[in-house]
Amino acid sequence: MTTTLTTCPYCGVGCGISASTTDNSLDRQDLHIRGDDAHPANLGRLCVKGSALGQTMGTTGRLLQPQINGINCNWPKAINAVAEGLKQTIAQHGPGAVAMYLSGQLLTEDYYVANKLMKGFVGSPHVDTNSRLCMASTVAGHKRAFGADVVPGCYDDIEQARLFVLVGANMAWNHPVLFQRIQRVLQTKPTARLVVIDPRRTASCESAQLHLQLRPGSDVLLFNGLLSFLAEQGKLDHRFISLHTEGFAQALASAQLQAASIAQVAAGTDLPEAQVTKFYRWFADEQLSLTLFSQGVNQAMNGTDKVNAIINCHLATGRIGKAGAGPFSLTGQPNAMGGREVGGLANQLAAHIDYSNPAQQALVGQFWQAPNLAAAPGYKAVELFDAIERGEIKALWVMATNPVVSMPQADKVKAALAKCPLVIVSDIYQHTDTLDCATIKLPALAWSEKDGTVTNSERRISRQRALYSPPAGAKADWQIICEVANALGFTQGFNFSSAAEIFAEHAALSAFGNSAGDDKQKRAFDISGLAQLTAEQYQQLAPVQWPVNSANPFGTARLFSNGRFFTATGKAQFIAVRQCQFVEASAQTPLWLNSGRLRDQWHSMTRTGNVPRLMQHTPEPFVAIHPADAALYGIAAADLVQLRNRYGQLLLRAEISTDQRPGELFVPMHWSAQFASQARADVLFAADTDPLSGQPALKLGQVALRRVVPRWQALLLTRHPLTPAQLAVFNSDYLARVPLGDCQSYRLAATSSLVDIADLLQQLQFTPTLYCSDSKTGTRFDYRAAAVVDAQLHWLLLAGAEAPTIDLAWLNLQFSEPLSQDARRRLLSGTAGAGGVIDNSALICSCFNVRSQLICRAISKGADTTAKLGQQLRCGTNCGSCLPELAALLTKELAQHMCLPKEKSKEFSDVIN
Ligand SMILES: Nc1nc2c(c(=O)[nH]1)N[C@H]1C(S)=C(S)[C@@H](COP(=O)(O)OP(=O)(O)OC[C@H]3O[C@@H](n4cnc5c(=O)[nH]c(N)nc54)[C@H](O)[C@@H]3O)O[C@H]1N2
Ligand SMILES: Nc1nc2c(c(=O)[nH]1)N[C@H]1C(S)=C(S)[C@@H](COP(=O)(O)OP(=O)(O)OC[C@H]3O[C@@H](n4cnc5c(=O)[nH]c(N)nc54)[C@H](O)[C@@H]3O)O[C@H]1N2
Ligand code: SF4
Ligand SMILES: [Mo]
Repeated sequence: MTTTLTTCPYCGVGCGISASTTDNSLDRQDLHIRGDDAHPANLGRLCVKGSALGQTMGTTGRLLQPQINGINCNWPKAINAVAEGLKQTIAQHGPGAVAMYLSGQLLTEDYYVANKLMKGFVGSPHVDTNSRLCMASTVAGHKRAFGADVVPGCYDDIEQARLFVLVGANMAWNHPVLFQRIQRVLQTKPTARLVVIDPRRTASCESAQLHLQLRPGSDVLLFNGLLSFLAEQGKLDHRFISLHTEGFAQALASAQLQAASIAQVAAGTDLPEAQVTKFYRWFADEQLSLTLFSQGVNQAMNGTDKVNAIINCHLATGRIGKAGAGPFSLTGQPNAMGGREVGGLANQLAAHIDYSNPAQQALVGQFWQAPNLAAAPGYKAVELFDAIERGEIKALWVMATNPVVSMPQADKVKAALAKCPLVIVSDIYQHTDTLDCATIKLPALAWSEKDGTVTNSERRISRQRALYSPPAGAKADWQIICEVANALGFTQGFNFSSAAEIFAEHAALSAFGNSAGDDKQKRAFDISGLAQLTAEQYQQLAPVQWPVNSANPFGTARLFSNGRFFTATGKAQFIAVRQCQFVEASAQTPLWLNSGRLRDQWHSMTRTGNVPRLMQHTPEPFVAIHPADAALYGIAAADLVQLRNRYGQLLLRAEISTDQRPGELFVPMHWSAQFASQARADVLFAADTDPLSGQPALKLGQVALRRVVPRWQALLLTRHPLTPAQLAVFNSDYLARVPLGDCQSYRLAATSSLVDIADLLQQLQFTPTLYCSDSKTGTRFDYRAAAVVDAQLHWLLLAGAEAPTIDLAWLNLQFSEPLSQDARRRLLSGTAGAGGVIDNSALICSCFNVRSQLICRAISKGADTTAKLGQQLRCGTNCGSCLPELAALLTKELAQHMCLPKEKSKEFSDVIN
């Protein structure tokens, strides 16, 4: 058994993992994953995604050979094709016709060489990254306020803080291990409080003392109101303001213009005055306050202003650079921070140097000995895809991101790629929506095979180490880039033979011309202390927070404790911000559309979507609708509904809930064409961006809603996945695929009438051996068929006017073992399941496979705490990711029991017994 310490490849918490394997086999069935007890980010804990990593391993579905125009080829041919394609494009149209679109999921070393190749050698500034959709507003806000893009605090501030303000961040699901640290403080410190600021009720609200369900986009008004309140109540830190900041008077005046009184704020934010007052008082009175924010802040037309409105309140109270206090931007991806360090954004050059300072820019050219240093900022993501659509950019290399799913106006992005003469995509899987648009496909090494570093939300650099020798056919991203660079003739700057060598160069660049002597030139990102690491030391590198230099050889937990910032004057800048005007919804698209993440899925689901137990939490794409809107549009739970606007349309199941405000809808961002036919949320979002950061407003779309009544619905289970051509036979409007472990499940529905089923099965070359067709009258249609060969179930089809109900877990089991006579009989009865019970309710605890139906039953029988539920059912006792949902179920169920009249209550418990 070998044990390796590495880092989780999902969220920006950056948890340390201890991974043990017995052998090096490619199918990787033996991987044992645990939290690394010694890693400062998680101290042994992992969330549900991290603990399910073992199930994402293996070679199934992997891209393991390069392809040119869909035809397999060897590596030399592929590298040559990439280099020739780029050369020709540059020769004919100049370097500005080639671009790269990178990702916060690349390792720092991959990112560094990609950026160096394009900005230093090819000479194109058009390198941007999916961090533009994620962190750009924070980067811009940090630079305005601090003169550099730095997160001031560290995770240890959590244990010191007593007031947590979560703004546009659902940490319970998206930064679960950090959220557990917050929960522990709330449980053990009587004065500790959590305030959640989010237009939607999320799992994070379950632990909150106050939820401000504000009008979407009104955060600047709320925080400007807070600044006014702090001034009015005499809660300012005048000493800090005068010694360490500039621009306070203007910022306060700007805040007071719109938000001088609580009443003004309450009216603009749609919040009760009492709630606003409560939040303001709590903030005013608690020195130890941490404001943690994420996409509800960044992904907005005024995202940068939101960031600065928050920072202003911390500067005004001197709550920065101190233990337990500060504004804290939560990064999303495992290396969102690392990408910012290497300069992966189009408006940066490298190593925290941008295009605004010619002397610093020259340093980069000198250090790289760059023949073609980019001179001015390149296109930001939205502009980049527009330039592709215009035909200005003719060659694009996409790495570790899936823009056909994750960019706004995603259909336009897809069309732009279809027009682009050369689309190179490096990915780890054979099929993603973006790979399906590629001319050249390059197989990259995946987590557990690759080796390098990532930086988490608290600036901590950790090693991702390989656990397995790489599968034949795939290469590390940095290696692919270096081979292309060599083929382009740039042999000098790219003759690296390991990630360690690249890291050392990256560290050396951070030190170049960055001496402490000249404060004005001092750059925040300085890891000179790591520039001399030997290969062995790099291999052993323990997690460390930058800056790491002679002044801080063991890293730096907190910045700005000395009150000095990276601006020209060394003082932090207040930014005078104003709440922008609220747009009215149009008559054609009267509903607001919010989007975000689910607990068990990662982005476009290329990894998590194939893990059956992660898929069971929310198996189908949905739109959450407030009951008032549902009534208005005549929509019931599980109905199919269409969302539509000028950019595109979706067809989803309706989920009715009071979590979002009336007039507002919520869709998960995750589904791609690989899992559903019309569920890519981003086809509906306009590519409107924040003017300062270029970050798209992915939280506030506008749509029309209507119920769709299907003529037929079907459930198809097959032993093997069907090809798109096979699925097209059904001519369905709605299709959602759920991998179940031993079979694939497809839910289908259409508004056109179902063609002859016998004919359809014939086209699929499916021969039924069990068969049952009920009356076929009018639109009512009931059809059941299955194929059982040698007691093995091969497929099952149920079709009718309603969505067929059958226990999926039970069915999945039938694919894994010989079919019993009883099972054979029950297969077509529609009531099949363990003891005839159907339980397709949401899988709440993925670790122990506990569904909500079972949990509700236990609650009705007296389990009235999460601890009791854990004792009885084990739910919530492993990773703890489901605890907020267990608490929510408890609250809901207990309230329901208490409200029900006695007889009703008995009836209810009889039913669930
Ligand atoms: N499970 C899981 N975890 C993840 C990821 C994942 O895919 N799955 N992705 C990772 C990545 S890359 C990122 S960037 C992070 C994102 O982490 P979060 O930012 O927490 O994620 P979201 O769910 O996109 O959005 C957060 C909240 O913003 C709210 N919001 C919308 N509009 C507004 C507004 O105007 N004001 C305020 N105050 N709030 C608003 C939404 O209702 C939503 O609840 O998660 C990371 N962690
Ligand atoms: N509507 C809406 N849209 C959003 C958001 C939202 O909240 N709402 N959030 C935005 C945000 S914050 C983000 S970060 C983006 C995320 O969106 P994307 O970056 O597009 O999503 P992923 O699915 O993470 O894409 C990563 C791709 O890299 C591949 N991959 C994994 N490991 C490797 C590797 O080692 N090397 C290579 N070459 N490839 C690899 C995966 O298979 C996958 O295809 O989505 C953005 N889009
Ligand atoms: S919180 Fe979960 S997804 Fe995020 S790094 Fe930790 S284990 Fe991975
Ligand atoms: Mo992100």
